[in-house]
Amino acid sequence: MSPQPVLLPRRHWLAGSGAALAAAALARTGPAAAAGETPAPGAAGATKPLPAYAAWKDPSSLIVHSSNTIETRRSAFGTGVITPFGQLYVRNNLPAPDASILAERDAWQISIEGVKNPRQLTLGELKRMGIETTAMVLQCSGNGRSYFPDKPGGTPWQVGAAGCVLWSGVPVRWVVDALGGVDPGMAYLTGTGGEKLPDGIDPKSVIVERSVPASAMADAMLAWEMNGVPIPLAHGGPLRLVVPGYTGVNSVKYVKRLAFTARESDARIMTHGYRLSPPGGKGDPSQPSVQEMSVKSWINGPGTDGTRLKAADVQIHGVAFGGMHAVAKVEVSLDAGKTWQLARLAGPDLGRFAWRQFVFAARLPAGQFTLASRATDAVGNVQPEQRMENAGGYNNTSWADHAVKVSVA
Ligand SMILES: Nc1nc2c(c(=O)[nH]1)N[C@H]1C(S)=C(S)[C@@H](COP(=O)(O)O)O[C@H]1N2
Ligand SMILES: [Mo]
Repeated sequence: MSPQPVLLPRRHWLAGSGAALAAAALARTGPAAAAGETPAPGAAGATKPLPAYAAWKDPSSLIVHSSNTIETRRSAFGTGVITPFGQLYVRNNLPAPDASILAERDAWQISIEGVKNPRQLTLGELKRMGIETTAMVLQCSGNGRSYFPDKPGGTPWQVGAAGCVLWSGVPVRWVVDALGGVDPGMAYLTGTGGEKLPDGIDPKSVIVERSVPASAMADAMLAWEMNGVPIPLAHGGPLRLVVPGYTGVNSVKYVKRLAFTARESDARIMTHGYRLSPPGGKGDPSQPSVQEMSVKSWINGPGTDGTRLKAADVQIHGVAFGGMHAVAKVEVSLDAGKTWQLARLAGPDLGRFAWRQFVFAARLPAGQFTLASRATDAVGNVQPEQRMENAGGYNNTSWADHAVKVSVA
């Protein structure tokens, strides 16, 4: 039996038919209902049943777009820093591998190439090379895509294709040092996913293989634990490459090859996928690749878009992160960005790749409010008002797009 993460087992304690109804009600309204807020009709979003490989997740916290695309509801994000497993989003470009790959985790093999002494290492061997833990925002490049007015193709993520996760594993640079260092002339760090590829098609057209600048090695890790337990299959167990500061696609799950390469991968997901192409265009290798994340924040409560609140003192809260840099400050606006006030950063600072929780105490009288948040990173980059238009709907950091309208009675 493969170990499963510990989580809120709603599905299990709500056994029986009355309980099933209660579960359905929870699934429709989400945790906001418990806080005495009235979500807007339809605000919860359409959702499908959880796929088998993620059946242990908490359905009331999630919007299941498809069996390969599952996001956290905005109303479900709590105010602890770390995103619980039951809520964390899932994105698979290929069907998840068979759970049998977790049967003997330590026997999982990875090929390390582009170093002086290239070799296959087992996960058991990696575990003897060192242990480090890092907190990191994992965010899909297309998070916030649903706010692009021209509705680009791809999953219509709202805010929930993101989470903050603790990874434990061995830093890539320690493995590289043990194997004699990077070969000269290698400009990229290329990770290859271990999914079984469908027969009869060009493997390069579907394989998940991504290259990041070799400099990302400074922070990258080969991870086998996530939030303190062995990485579940849904999130890339038994072994995952994690690249802090970069968008989620670069953190390759079930990683079977880690190569220092002279050129970027020629897999389609690298050459044509995740490129910043002009609206209406198609991705190609001449365009910039979606790589480093930049400064972003959003409000998670009280209430999400369309919520009706009772006039009261409220604690407006949300998350902010800087991508490659720490968050320096977050401002909150109660008037759609006309005026801004400084929010307080709350909770522990888990390093520059983690997100911070921000809190702003306000008294909201009766009326309509557009609540917005705007983060600034440690080198002075300010979250922009407008998104950068692109065909794929990537990198949406617009504070205006992420504002929430609440009505207070
Ligand atoms: N092997 C492999 N790695 C992968 C993917 C994949 O489909 N296969 N999807 C990527 C994408 S697009 C994202 S956003 C993240 C999602 O990670 P999660 O499912 O653990 O949330 O994994 C990335 N790594
Ligand atoms: Mo993604």
